[in-house]
Amino acid sequence: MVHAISKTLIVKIFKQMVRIRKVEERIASEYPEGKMRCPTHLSIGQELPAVAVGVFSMKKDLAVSTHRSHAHYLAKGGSLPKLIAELYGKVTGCSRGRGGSMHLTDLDCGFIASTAIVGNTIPIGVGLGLGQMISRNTGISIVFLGDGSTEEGSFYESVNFAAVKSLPVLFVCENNLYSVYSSLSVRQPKNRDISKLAQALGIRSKKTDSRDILSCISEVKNSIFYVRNCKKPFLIEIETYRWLEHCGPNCDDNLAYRPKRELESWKKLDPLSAIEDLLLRKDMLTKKKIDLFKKTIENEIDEAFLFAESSKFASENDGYNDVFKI
Ligand SMILES: Cc1ncc(C[n+]2csc(CCOP(=O)(O)OP(=O)(O)O)c2C)c(N)n1
Ligand SMILES: [Mg+2]
Repeated sequence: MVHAISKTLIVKIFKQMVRIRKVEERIASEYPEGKMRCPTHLSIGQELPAVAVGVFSMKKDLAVSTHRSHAHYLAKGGSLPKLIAELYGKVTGCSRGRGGSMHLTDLDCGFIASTAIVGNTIPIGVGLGLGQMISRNTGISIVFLGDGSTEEGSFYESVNFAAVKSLPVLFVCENNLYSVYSSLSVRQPKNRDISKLAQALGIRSKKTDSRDILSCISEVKNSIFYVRNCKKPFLIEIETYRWLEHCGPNCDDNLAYRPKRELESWKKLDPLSAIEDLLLRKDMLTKKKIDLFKKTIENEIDEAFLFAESSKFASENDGYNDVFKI
């Protein structure tokens, strides 16, 4: 199958994936210092869905996300220093240090909200799509969700509403096979296909696998194109896998809730390494250029952490701002 993805675009996707991987590796290594006091869900291994959606999205598009939102935020054009400062609880953070890792908000890049309650942002994203339609904006709404949130009532109500009103909403279901320690096999009936579930609710959908990198990228491209041009909802289900524990910077293989061979096989087919191999094999980038790029990213990350560390905490009075007062 031929995938019409340009060289420039593959290089762009690769660079963004490297950046996000390195940011999260640094968060993981700094976390034990105890200066980031918020629970932190990392997406290491899951970078491709976020980045593929990010490169085809536009500034005018609005996005909502879940508890595992760093990759989504950065891929949507979020600010790295503001992300790290948010994790440090500093006033320079994107949510002014009030939210932490799970509550990222940044209107500058159209990243409206991520929240800790599973399924909570799905109806918000549909509401944003309704808003885009009513105000005749040409932007779309992007709703990142996990496989676990398809077990929430809000998912069904939201997809139904988006279908009935024909809203420009892209549901991006990152199916990493687990909700905390529970695999899909103990949570959903055997052979259920989340993408087909969406069809049963009345919207078009597609399932793709992040290990099949080019196919995954082109399916994401097609789905965004469909929502933008046909002004209709669409669900793309992307198979992916998180490498670390559900919440926190460590591995949790010792808990044995996932077969060892499963994790090993996903690591072996890491989409990021696969893209790097492709770029080298096709002479799209040299090893030297890749190493140089990685060094630049390390410097950018150093600066973001310095910014966060040197920023101030909010004043006590700031706690009374932006809250509902009678
Ligand atoms: C309504 C609700 N139920 C349970 C939880 C606890 N919880 C937090 S994250 C999570 C897993 C969700 O799994 P999924 O949607 O697949 O996202 P993933 O963590 O795999 O990215 C659960 C059950 C919660 N935060 N909110
Ligand atoms: Mg999951």
